[in-house]
Amino acid sequence: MLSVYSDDHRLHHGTAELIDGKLLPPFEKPERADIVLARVREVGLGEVRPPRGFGRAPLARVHAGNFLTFLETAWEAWVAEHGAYDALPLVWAIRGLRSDREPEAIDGKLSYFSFDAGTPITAGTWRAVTASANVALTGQALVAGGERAAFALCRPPGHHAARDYYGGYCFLNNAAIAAQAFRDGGAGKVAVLDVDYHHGNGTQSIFYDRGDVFFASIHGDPRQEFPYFLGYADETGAGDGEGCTANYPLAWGSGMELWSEALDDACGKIAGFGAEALVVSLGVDTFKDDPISRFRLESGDYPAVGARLARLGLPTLFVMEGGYAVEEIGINAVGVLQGFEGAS
Ligand code: SP5
Ligand code: ZN
Repeated sequence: MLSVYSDDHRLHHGTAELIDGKLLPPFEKPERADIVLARVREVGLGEVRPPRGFGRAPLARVHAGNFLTFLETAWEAWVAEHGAYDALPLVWAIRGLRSDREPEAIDGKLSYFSFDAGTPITAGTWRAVTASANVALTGQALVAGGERAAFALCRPPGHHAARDYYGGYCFLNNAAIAAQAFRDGGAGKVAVLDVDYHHGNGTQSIFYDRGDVFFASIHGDPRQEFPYFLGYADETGAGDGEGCTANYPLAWGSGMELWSEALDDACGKIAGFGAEALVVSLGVDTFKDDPISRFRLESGDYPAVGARLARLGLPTLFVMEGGYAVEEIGINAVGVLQGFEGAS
């Protein structure tokens, strides 16, 4: 399997995220991608290629123009106001507040375009997130061009980012951008399967009212787990998209037995939908030793996940999402890919 990777991910490296009441060094850090890349090479998964540039157009197919402009200019405006510290929001427009107006001040803009305080914007964030999107788009082009599968080693991740907000370590929704690129390249129907521990709220919201992109997610129950406000089982799509969203919220402590039942069900729905291409939001924060998550998958479970996905028989793009047990992130993520190849 070909992989796509860019060193530019390093340009995004926060000093701190707000978590558990503390400002801690970010869990979403550059070593994550380094270790996955090292594992790709160690097992000889296949050639590793750099991304091509795709410009702003494919980003604008999924994200709002004012949101992209904000991300591109936020750091400069923040430094002018506060100096060269990580940019974090402090307030949000919840019930009854005017969530429909973009403020002028940079602090207000951060609040308007974000949903958490765990996602710092730094000097190189825009360059890193556009490189990450280009990694996904390059992988998509390989699969659209006839590769059975490809691995987009994206960092920063993307699945929490919606049409016009960022959060959960995510800025641009790499998987959604790639899924839209499949559609724009001629695929009639596309499926996105999100196996990250956290609900893919951004991806779900982008495609929620569309009948051409199926979205399924297996994740920590929002009653217990971040991002808390989306990912319930009764969210099944709206309008043309009714029946095209499937959520599998699982309780803290869930292991492979429950998890793989959900995977089977999701795969059945994707097969029934008639997708012509599959995008997998590949997070491995389902791992038992993940420092911020509470599922119990083991390293030996990941190849079976890949093998199950291969049985769908679809052209498949894997897009890297979360996973914070840095020592095992390579073994676990590449384990999925090896399982896929072994069963293809
Ligand atoms: C892409 C991705 O996996 N984003 C995840 C963002 C998670 N943000 C923080 C969640 C905090 C949940 N509580 C953690 C408790 C650890 N002691
Ligand atoms: Zn996650």
